[in-house]
Amino acid sequence: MTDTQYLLSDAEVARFIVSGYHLLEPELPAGLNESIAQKLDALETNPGDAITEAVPEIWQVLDHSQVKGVLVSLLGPDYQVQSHRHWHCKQPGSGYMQWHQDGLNNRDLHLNHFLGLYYPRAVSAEMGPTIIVPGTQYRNAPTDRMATYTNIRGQVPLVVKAGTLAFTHYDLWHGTGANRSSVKRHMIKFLFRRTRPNTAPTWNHDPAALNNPHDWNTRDQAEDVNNILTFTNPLRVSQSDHYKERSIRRECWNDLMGRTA
Ligand SMILES: O=C(O)CCC(=O)C(=O)O
Repeated sequence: MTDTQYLLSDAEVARFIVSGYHLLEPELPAGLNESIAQKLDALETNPGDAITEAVPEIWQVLDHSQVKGVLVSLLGPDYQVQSHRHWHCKQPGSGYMQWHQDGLNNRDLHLNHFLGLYYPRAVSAEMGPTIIVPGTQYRNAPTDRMATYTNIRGQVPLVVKAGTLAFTHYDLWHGTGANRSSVKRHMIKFLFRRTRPNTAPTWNHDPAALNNPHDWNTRDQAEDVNNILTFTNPLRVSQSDHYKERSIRRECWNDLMGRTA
């Protein structure tokens, strides 16, 4: 049973649908991040999926109540931690990674799986942060074309504190900066999956907060579901693109509410 205090709010779920990411800084036990980072520093080869056997303390992160709160909120109480996972170590002096999407480009418009990126060591701008482009998760682009894009407007480098988790939509465009520091940058990527459709909201839902009228004055400073889904525009796209995204957002929200089950 997940402690309801750690579940997301309506606004946080709506923002995930719109922007395709959610950052969490869980209150992990003292020394845990440092100990994981030091064990990663000492690994001579990449164990692939067996990274959790090589560094079993990583389970304490995945099992933390605040982490579970996000996963239950977005994937339901029976979510699955998939067996594939990968340690991404960006060595000092390594170059940038080009823009790409991890998903299969099958445009799954419902929220059935996503990634969790765990950073046991603080990441500075010089250390080759993951760079995401919020709002790109509903846009398909051939990877070879995307690789030619350079400085995309709206990109967000994940310059984060030690212990941060970034939950990112499976189709969110992302890449990395180059590591110009002398420190190894660690990130462990996990995949999480829904096992059954929602029949009701699985987060801290307040039915009274759903139907606020459109407020054209606050627009993307909106704090409520209706206005967040309608007005938020992280990519600053034109209306002709934005109205297509709005309909996808609504479909995704209705699915999470259990209305299409
Ligand atoms: O190392 C990173 O920060 C990003 C890795 C990545 O792009 C990926 O796993 O698809």
